[in-house]
Amino acid sequence: MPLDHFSIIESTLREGEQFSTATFTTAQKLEIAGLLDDFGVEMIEMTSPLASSQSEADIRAVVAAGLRPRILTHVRCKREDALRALDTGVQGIDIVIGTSPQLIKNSHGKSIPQIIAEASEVLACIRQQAPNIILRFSTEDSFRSRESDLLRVYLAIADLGFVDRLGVADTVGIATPSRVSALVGQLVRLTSLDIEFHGHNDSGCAIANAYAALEAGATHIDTTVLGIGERNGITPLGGLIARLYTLDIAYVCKYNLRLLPQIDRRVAEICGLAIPFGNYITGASAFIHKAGIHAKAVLADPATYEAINPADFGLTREISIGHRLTGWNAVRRRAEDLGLALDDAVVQRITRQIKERAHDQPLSLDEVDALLRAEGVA
Ligand code: HCA
Ligand code: CU
Repeated sequence: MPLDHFSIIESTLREGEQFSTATFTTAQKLEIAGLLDDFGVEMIEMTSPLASSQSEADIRAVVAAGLRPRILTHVRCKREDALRALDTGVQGIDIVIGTSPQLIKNSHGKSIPQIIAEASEVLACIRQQAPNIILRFSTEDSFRSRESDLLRVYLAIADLGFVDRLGVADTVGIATPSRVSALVGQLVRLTSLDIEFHGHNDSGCAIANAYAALEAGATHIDTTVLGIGERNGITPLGGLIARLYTLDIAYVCKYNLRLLPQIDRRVAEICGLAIPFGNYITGASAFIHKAGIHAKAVLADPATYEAINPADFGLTREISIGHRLTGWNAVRRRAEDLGLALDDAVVQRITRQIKERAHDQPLSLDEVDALLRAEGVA
């Protein structure tokens, strides 16, 4: 089952570098690659060596670091690009060419037969020079491509026997889980190759689509830290982890989950971003419980309102109490934490005070503590 042995192709150093505020120095690329290695991703994809001389030098530097993840680079379907990629010493090459009418018209101008002919030549050239390299062929903008064109291209490439993996890309973020499932399922049935899914998040389905791909038999999912990438990005690493964790923690226990907060924080810092408040797992509010009814149940058993245990990620939950939705069970727990012995009737009275005083603005924890201490006997 793919869910038991899928791989993450972490593309922060390729797709992520295409995010509006991302410009990684060589040292930062090495640091990010090192963190991703410690986290345990299986593959790291890097920007094409043709993008700039620095990009090429950075691939060499990351390859030379001898990390556990396979280092891949991502290039256009051109002989010149393939040769430059091979020269960097990467362990894998990801080839991509657009197949949608939009990309055929505005990007490369080649017909479907020309795409197949060119790809066949480029892939043969790579395979001849590097029999053991991991080779992937992907259609760009797969979900706006004609289905007949897509299948013609994929089947012709699969028949050549040169590639290990076929990639499906939702380049403009318009796919739905059912469409992803249908296309990936078709490729799984028609070929014996590994299948990769790369999904943009323009309409908010990047995680759901990645999951649909896995369910349909995909073996590889592209992610970036925090989901950074072109426009509003792709499937976020932490979001994919959250999706799989909540189905079965066994799917993600191969990764060093406690490193996720540090990875999100560091990439946010490098890109000059704040981690969004609602971010999967690492958003500031991800483990804050507020309403009295929730707080009471969480104090009895956190799993009542938590599908994810923050401790698995080295994080802690917070029960917010200084507001007008508060409840006396949460206030009593705070008094106990402060070592104060208070009768229930007193805690209930203090709770009413908190609710009244917090009508316009919440009380700080210090203010709540002061109310409790004024009544309590330590
Ligand atoms: C790009 C487009 C791409 C490629 C994806 C892939 C996309 O920036 O080159 O090669 O799997 O979204 O289609 O990122
Ligand atoms: Cu992309």
